[in-house]
Amino acid sequence: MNFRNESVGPISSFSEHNNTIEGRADNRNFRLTPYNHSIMRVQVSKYDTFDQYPFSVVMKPEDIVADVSENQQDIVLTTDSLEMRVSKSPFRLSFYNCNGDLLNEDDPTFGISWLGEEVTNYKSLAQDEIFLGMGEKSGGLNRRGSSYDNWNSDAFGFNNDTDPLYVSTPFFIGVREGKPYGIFLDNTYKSHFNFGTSNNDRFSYFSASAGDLNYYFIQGDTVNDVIQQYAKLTGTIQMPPKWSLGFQQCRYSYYPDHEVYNIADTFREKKIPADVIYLDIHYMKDYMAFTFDKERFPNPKALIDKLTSQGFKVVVILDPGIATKKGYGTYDRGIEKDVFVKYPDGSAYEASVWPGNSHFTDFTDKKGRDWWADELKFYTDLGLEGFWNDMNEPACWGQDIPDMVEFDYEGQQVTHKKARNVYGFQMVRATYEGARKQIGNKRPFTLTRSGFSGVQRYSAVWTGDNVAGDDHMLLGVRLVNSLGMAGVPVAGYDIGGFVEESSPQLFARWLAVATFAPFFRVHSMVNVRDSEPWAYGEEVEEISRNYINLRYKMMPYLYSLFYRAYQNGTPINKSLAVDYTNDPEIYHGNAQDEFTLGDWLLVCPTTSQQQYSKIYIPEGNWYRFFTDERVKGSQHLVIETSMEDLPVYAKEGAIIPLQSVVQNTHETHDGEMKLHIYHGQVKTSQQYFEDDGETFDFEHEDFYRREIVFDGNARQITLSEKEGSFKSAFKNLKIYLHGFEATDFKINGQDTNISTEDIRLIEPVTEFDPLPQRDKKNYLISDIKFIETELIDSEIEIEWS
Ligand code: MIG
Repeated sequence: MNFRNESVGPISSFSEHNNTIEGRADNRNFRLTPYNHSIMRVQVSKYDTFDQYPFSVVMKPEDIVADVSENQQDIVLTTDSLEMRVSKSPFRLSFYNCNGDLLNEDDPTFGISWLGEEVTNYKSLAQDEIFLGMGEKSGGLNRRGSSYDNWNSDAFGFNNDTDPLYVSTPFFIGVREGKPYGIFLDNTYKSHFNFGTSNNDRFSYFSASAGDLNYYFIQGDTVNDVIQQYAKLTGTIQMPPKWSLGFQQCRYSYYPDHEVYNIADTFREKKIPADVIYLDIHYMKDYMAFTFDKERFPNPKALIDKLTSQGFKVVVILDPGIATKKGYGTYDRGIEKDVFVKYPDGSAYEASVWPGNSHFTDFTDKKGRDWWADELKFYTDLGLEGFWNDMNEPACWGQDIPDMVEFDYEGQQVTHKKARNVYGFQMVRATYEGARKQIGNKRPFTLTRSGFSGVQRYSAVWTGDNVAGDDHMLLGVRLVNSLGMAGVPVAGYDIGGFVEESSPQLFARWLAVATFAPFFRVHSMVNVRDSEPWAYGEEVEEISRNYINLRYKMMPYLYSLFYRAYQNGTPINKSLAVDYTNDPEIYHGNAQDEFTLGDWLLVCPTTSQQQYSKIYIPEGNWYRFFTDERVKGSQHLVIETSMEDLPVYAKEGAIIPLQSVVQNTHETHDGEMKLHIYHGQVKTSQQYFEDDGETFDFEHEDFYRREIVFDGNARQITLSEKEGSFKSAFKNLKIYLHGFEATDFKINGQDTNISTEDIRLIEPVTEFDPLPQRDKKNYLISDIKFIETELIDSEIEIEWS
């Protein structure tokens, strides 16, 4: 049989019930359901019942008042923020905002089409349309002109052309004539997105190799609105344990135990702050999950206790393949509980991976996840609270799992074709839920390589096996920025590169950039050079310490940003496309790699080889973070870049709470909140959040939260009365006033003294002989004004004249 493209024709019947429109068009069933005023679900099927995708979407349709009307050509559904027009003949959809601006429409000719089992939605392409997001995808910031597959893959040593990678999030944000919208294709089969590639801009399209057309259309006034609506659909992060925001040291692999002790001691001796050390696959007996190698690690409990006493957490790796060895408890129990994926004849699927012949746990089955949760007790009894899930695309030697292999998929009994993309997602779900079950009210930390839309509810993501090189460093930054736009705010890359070896300069630059990333970990491959912050010579050691110190100083700010991501999905690292969407300059050159940490700190990743770099400063007035030098925005700058000097800028109106340096997040700081405010004729606000950093008590109001508002025109800074029952660990408030000319300040009506201080947000690098050919930077912010007060819980109002 020859297939030709069949595009869906006219509507033959339809009905409306509670704002949901259902009907038939050309032997296809369709259903259109508003989820809220901004989100519309579109389902079109060639089967009698709609296909179910139970894993990603956690939102239920809200009860909203919408208006459905009909005329000769169209059915029109209108909500407060969105209008959907359904043309009747043929069946075509178009979406408008409430001002009547067209956001997105089906291609008039091809609309929704089937080609055999494959369903495609062709969309008209506006001349200036920009495409963002898609999560962990290589390439540039604007996805226009590119195309992508979603099929989770073990992409060892990937580069800027590699597609697909490990994680699939079939969600993009389009910007049409400056107006953003989002489309999430919730279909877990292999899918394909084309943003105008090889069709001379005739259309854009997205397709799934089987199943229904099942997508959510999102209207948002800004890119961040779209991201937040997507976060409503697929969920937000859990509050992570605070220690997971600290510096993390990994390698493939630290063993035996005395090497781990040694690494831990070295961090403390050298006063390089750190919170986490990882155990990669060599800790296991013959790579078997839920074991320790008795020769290499004779007493894991003692190791974990010792490291805990030094303020370290240990995170262990876990792969999904279970060795098929009789007498290996995990395997025997797995067989008994019947948790492994099977061939259609009922025999367990077997492939080779690290532990040799292996079966693969069916994490798409509750039974498999529950079994995994029980197995995890092996680790949690030892005091472990951090789990790293690898190889969960799933990967095995040869990387070609037969498509007929079957998975439960919440009782649907599907093949690898439908289940693959959610396998890693469900594995880390099982790990997270299992850890929660075992460690009670404490927050576990989980890290995954593979994932699908919604994975953020259970885990942080790292971008897999990158390569030591400047281009790869920048690619990693874009991947993290892009994951943030796809609802996955907690992500990072292997600092220094996993494959191959960094130069000292590259390692220093990579670590500096990663200081501002949500997930902050050094990792490298087996049989390559040592890659700890002290392994690249004294100068790099000092630079690394300076940046890691800065990371710990930024903890109050960073933690508040994680909380915001937990509340509403706002990315922690924001590509400039989030806040400066309609500035065309951000889609070219280096600006594509730039991002802000929160709303205020602009980070311009420059490479390690250049002495001068071109960077882009978006609109507004900015302060160079380490020197307070003023810079005007909306311009490209060529700046000198040296090994220790990452270009970072604070925006006018920036409100950045900092603390004193600690050696790990369990150590107490000096009790002084150092609130840095950057003057400008603007009004800005920053939420501040604090809690115990390790339990779920914050869910019962046991937190300390307040809103800090700066108003440069009204000449006012306010800290709202604190909310919640938690007592802040800070006693005093010291407000550093950057760029303020005024000298008369009142705190809650009382005159206050202005003092000045010389401060350093980052330390300079001390002299090394022989010096490289560059000036040693000083980074002293001299005579910086500050005011001080007790940090009381009631409102604090600061005024000046
Ligand atoms: O086949 O566990 O991406 O981070 O160190 C390689 C060993 C398996 C791949 C991971 C990498 C990890 C490595 N793993």
